[in-house]
Amino acid sequence: MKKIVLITGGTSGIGKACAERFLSDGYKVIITGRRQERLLGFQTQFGENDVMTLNFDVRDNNQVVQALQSLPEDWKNIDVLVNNAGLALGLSQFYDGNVDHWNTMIDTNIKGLLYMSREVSRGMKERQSGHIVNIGSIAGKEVYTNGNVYCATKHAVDALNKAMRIELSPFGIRVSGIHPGAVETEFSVVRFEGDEERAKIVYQGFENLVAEDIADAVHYCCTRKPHVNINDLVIMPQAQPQAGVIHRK
Ligand code: NDP
Ligand code: 8X3
Repeated sequence: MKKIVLITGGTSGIGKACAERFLSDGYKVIITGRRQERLLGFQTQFGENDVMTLNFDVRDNNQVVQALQSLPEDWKNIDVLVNNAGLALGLSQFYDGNVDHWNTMIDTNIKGLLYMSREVSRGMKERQSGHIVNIGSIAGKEVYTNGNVYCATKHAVDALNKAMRIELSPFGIRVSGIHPGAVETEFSVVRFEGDEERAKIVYQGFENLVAEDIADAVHYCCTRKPHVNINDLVIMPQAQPQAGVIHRK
């Protein structure tokens, strides 16, 4: 029987690349996101037999619960959950911070990940197997200037990754954290609220990571022998030796 992987935030970037990577290895894939047209486009491209879509906002626990309950029986036994949906908004000193940005980052990156993990881990516990992969960030290992609240949310992901591993280990469930540096996706366009010119500058003058690099790592973690748990992978562009430092040509 094909394994089932659910990837939050499958409408672009790392999540979409993960969906493609797992599909190419014969998994059935559930992708989620708020942009329904993108979800349906992906399903049309890869077919309804192997792709299921769930259109909801991870910040709303009621939507999370309803979406997961709406899955047909043969899609309910999720083997792998990739907690990927997330974002940064703004880049400024905390004392000039935008409270709406803070709330959106905290609600998405921390609370959304918790809502998803709580629901999906219930079935995994019953079946005594499963794997949760949390997409953190180098921003969850280090802090960079003006990254304050985004860094704080990703430090929380790092802590939750460890906490989940401790609490789910007795049930045979694996938990892995993947912590990338700069990956060129829609991340910076979102961070700068649609300012594509400013977003482009982030990736100029060095070879950034691409979403497929991270999808490869996620797939690697999930395809080890069952007794092997990859706890943490920190993956950086060669030119980015630490958070906030990029050597540009
Ligand atoms: P993208 O902006 O390309 O993708 C983000 C995804 O998250 C989209 O599919 C988006 O879907 C989804 N998403 C955002 N908010 C919500 C929400 N409220 N409800 C449901 N889905 C949501 O960025 P990336 O692919 O780069 O980001 C993926 C993850 O990787 C994030 O957690 C990010 O913090 C992390 N990361 C990114 C790095 C980078 O440099 N790009 C580096 C380190 C970590 P939709 O808008 O359709 O809802
Ligand atoms: C994003 C990582 O280094 O681009 O999570 O801010 S970085």
